[in-house]
Amino acid sequence: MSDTSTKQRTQTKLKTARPKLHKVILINDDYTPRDFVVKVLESVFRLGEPQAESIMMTAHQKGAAVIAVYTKEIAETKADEAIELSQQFGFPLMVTTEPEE
Ligand code: NFA
Repeated sequence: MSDTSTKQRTQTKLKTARPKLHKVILINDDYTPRDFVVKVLESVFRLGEPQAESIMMTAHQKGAAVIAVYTKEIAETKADEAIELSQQFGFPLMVTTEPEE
């Protein structure tokens, strides 16, 4: 009798390496002009104007807003670029990052 019906066939599940994503968060302040915030969101985060306006207004009204999520390295680089650009224009705009749950 053949034993093929009882032979054990083990499947190893291949797991995809998923890097943890980090949120980039826009923080409201009283000094950075709204139009400048929109320009930063458009140029650093490649957002379209409607989306940039929407995120800027959310931060303006609620105190903070998630701009986007990226891998840690890219999130931190983009946050730095946004802060750097704002400082060049003398504005105190703050952008932070935090790991996603
Ligand atoms: N609160 C700022 C203003 O009224 C606009 C702003 C929005 C700044 C979002 C920072 C972040 N000029």
